[in-house]
Amino acid sequence: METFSPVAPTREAWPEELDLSILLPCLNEEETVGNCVRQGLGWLAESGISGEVIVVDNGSEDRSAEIAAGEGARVINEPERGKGRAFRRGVLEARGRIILLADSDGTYDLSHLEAFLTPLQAGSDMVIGNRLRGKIEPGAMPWLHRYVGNPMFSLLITLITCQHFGDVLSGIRCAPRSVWRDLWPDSDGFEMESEICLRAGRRRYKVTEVPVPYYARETQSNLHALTHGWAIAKFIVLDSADILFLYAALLMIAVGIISLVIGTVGKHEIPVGSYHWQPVFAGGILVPGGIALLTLGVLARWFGWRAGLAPENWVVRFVASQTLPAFEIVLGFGATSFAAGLALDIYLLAKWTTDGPPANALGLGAVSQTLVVAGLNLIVAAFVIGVLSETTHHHHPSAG
Ligand SMILES: Nc1nc2c(ncn2[C@@H]2O[C@H](COP(=O)(O)OP(=O)(O)O)[C@@H](O)[C@H]2O)c(=O)[nH]1
Ligand SMILES: [Mg+2]
Repeated sequence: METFSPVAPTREAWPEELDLSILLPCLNEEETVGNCVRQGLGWLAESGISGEVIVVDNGSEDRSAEIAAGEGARVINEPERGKGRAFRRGVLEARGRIILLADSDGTYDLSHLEAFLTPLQAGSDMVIGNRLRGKIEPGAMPWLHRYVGNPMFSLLITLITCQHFGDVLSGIRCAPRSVWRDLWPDSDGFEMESEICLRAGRRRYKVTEVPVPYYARETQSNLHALTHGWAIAKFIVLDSADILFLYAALLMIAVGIISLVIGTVGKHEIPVGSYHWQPVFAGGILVPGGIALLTLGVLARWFGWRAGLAPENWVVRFVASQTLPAFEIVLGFGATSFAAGLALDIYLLAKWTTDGPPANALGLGAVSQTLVVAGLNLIVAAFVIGVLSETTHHHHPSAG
């Protein structure tokens, strides 16, 4: 299990007085926060569980903080805006051994929380309320979010982590403090829910989803579908560069090489309906394209690691290695590929100008071009890796 928490808070800071803290990030929710606090405290009293309701307010312009305090919540003012910041502050201040995060906009039912604790007692590390498996009140979730945004992000994170997530953007979830501490999200805004799922999946935490009802919001949401949707997509891509780029690139290169072999050694043309497909050309595109994507993947993973968004992995270890000459290795491959392509070109030219074009001149021509372009791409990749590893050896205290 990869451990990674840039700013892990110290144990002593939290007197473990209570069983459960209900943590409500709040920004201008005067219409609903009062009722959320009442529901939470009501359920704690009913269930006999020792707990508290914490409202982390981000300098709301309305009477949210006052109303929440009036209903018995512990109100914490977090000056810096952002749901992620409010969450981190709440975990630092919480006195509960278990912390349940929920929105304070009245869209979740905080008067029935047992469904979140039972799976934890049964060994789950985190419980997420799945709205898409629950009952969504008409008007509670825009069509685009319900049938495009949420399913798409959930599927993407499921594919990246190879662990099923059905509602990664859900605003209600529960876990022991130690798990939140390990999954400590770095993003400050609405990306934090996706980030937590990505890390939980990558670190093989046992995540259980329970169906929850989702009610219509009385006031305007703080979430802007396009800007926040883009921020979440960007976060997932940067955090998962290795999966999205590296493995896709390796797949492209593999398919490209197979196409080149089929196109040169095997049948030059493959009839596809009335069209005669020439695999050698697909190879000439896929191999150099794959190498370019590979370089992008290395860069994205590197910067994700340096920005603390992604844990160290084989890419970072290769680039930052003090023993393996990464620059020289990739440069060697590049120069060899380039030279081989050039040699094949010279051979073809010599043949062409003497005995005439050899039988599979087209295929061989495509192979030599692929080798030359792939070689150049690898040489560029070598310099990229060289620069990155230079910055590691000279500037990053924890690298290798
Ligand atoms: N403290 C704090 N809470 C926020 C911020 N943005 C949103 N929230 C709270 O996070 C929850 C979810 O936000 P909401 O606007 O409902 O977004 P949506 O549920 O994704 O449409 C609500 O309880 C908001 O009050 C913020 O910048 N700071
Ligand atoms: Mg909401």
